[in-house]
Amino acid sequence: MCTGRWTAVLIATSALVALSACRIGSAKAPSISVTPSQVGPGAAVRVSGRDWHAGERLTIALNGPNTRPQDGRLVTTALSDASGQFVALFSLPADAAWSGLTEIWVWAYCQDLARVAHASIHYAQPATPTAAANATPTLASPASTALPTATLTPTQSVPMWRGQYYPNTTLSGGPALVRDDALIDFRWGDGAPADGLPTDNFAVRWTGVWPFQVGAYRFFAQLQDGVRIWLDEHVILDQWHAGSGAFYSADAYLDTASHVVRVEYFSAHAAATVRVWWEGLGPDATLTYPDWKGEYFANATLAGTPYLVVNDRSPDFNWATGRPATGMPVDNFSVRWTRSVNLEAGIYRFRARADDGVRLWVDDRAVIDHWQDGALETYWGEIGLLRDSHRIRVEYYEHSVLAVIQVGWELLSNTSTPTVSPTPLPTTQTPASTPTLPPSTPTPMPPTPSPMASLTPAPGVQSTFSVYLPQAFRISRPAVLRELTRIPARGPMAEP
Ligand SMILES: [Ca+2]
Ligand SMILES: [Ca+2]
Repeated sequence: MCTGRWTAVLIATSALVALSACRIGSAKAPSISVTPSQVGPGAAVRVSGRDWHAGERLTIALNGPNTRPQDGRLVTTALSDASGQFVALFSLPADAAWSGLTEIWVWAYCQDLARVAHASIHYAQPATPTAAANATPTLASPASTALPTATLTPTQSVPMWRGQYYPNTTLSGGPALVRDDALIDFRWGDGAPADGLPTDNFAVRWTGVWPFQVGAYRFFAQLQDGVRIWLDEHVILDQWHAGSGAFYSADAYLDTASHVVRVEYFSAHAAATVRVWWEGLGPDATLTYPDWKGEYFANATLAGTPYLVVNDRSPDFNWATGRPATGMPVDNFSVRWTRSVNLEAGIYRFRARADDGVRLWVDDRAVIDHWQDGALETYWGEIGLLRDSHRIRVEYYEHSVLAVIQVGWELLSNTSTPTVSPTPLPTTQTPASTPTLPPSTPTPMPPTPSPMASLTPAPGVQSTFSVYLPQAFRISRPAVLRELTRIPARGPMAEP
């Protein structure tokens, strides 16, 4: 059906991209460009590369003019995407070794040095001691969000983190300090992050709008204590707890656009260390989504390549009249969420509140199907499941005005209980469209391997019964029992 076709189209598209990338990547000599061209110590530098091999891991290093790349000082690494491009950010080291050079070469090279490129930057003497490092709450006045002016001049064109520093671990009240940070890469140890902040029990919120090229990315966080990372308002990483040092990662697939990244971090009593960064992954990377894989499409029909793929904790969003991600439309978008869940055997009722359309499958069996425009409403569907890992797929689209989606389920009855629930809900869709049954009609439970009520046929004996459905059909036993299906039934039951 439709979904299968879309999958096929996606795979075909990916294959085409990979093929063309190989040709482009090997035809021309690789190159890099660097912005800005005048850089002061500690300032952020952006390196853009093109015509590299697809999925190539590259080292970015600094050295003086007319030197060898392998003798340079490593500042960061990058991974080229399917089209042989990459973007990397680093901050110019603040030590004196660089201040004596008017020109600095930025090198990019692959592991065996078969492909090498360089670009020049010019060292800019800092006009004053940088306000970023010494800013106090008083410098930020009169408006508390105003930035110390000295941070703005040389690196204005380069995206920066807006850092809000709080003297508590809950990011509550107003920030004691607001400043721009080129990178989230701090080792404050037992000291305070800045004057006016405590050495323990502080927190920072960094927000930045960063350019991304189409492709897969892995976000990393290395720190003591807690961190959360948002990508376009989607929490992709949530480790908000004290800890003695950890390394986390989260994956995302992004379209070419600027995306909002927000990082929150707190330090309790340990030495304060925090580092957050991301790397582009090659075209063959396998991305992992520990909760729900959420694929966001900038159209209402789940068509083409998703605009954004992120881990979502739950398909539970009220976007109101807003958009689900930076750069996506407020209307006519769609989302597919998938995950596998270990469930006990039993009858489950799935529920979806949606504005506009929603449909839900369990193991490719349709449970809810309301794929049409409509105001906010709740839809149910029931399904019997064996104890196993089950794949749940939710598809949603927003047509206009408000956008809401909320999905959940509950276990109605456990198959180890021999009672038959009289709930008259069918496996189909909206309560309105179901064949209604007299409330007194018992709903026969399907045969299960475990001892059941009197409706269970004896093993090896064929039994039949009639069911009330749009079309009559017949169930025969024995059969390979893979799934439980709850069928609202009435009429004669032929015992073996
Ligand atoms: Ca809307
Ligand atoms: Ca709507």
